[in-house]
Amino acid sequence: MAGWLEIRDGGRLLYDLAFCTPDEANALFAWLWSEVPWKQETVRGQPLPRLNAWFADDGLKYAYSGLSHVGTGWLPELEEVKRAVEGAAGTAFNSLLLNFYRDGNDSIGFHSDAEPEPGENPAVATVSFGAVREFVLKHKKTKETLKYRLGHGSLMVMWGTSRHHWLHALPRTEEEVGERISLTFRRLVG
Ligand SMILES: O=C(O)CCC(=O)C(=O)O
Ligand SMILES: [Mn+2]
Repeated sequence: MAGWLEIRDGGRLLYDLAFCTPDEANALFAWLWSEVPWKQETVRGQPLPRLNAWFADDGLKYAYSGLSHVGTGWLPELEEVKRAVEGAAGTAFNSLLLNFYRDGNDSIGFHSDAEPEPGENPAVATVSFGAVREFVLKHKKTKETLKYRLGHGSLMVMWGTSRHHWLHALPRTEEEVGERISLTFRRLVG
């Protein structure tokens, strides 16, 4: 079920549809839904079309989406997911951005996660729960697009070159879709 995908310009993705068992995914979705302090952030005067929450190593000072944060450590449940994701991705993470898409109107536009990161090719790893949504990659020069359906309990890891040459988005959809939560683990410069 887990597979490496090579994309243009040395980009590399790991796509695992069955990263969590259905029981694990159901339990995590319910826990995330009720225990995470979800908040709708405003960036440059505009409310973002999704809810967010952040976690990071205690004391880590970092900026994300133009917002400054200081990490206050990990909840044990999130630390457990982090360890499993680190095992699959073969790399360590120090921060986590969580997204809550309430329905098909919630989205994230094309961007490349260009926050300051150490090294050349750090990974961003996304674990998805709830409704299946389409994740789109678009090559910055050729405009080639790749689409992946990110399902309940799936993992998608994008290495740095994928993010250097490609943009990614989770577009709005007219389809009737339920709630989706994504966990995006990162390694940021503090
Ligand atoms: O929800 C997703 O799968 C993608 C989210 C994303 O790209 C981000 O938070 O930077
Ligand atoms: Mn992103």
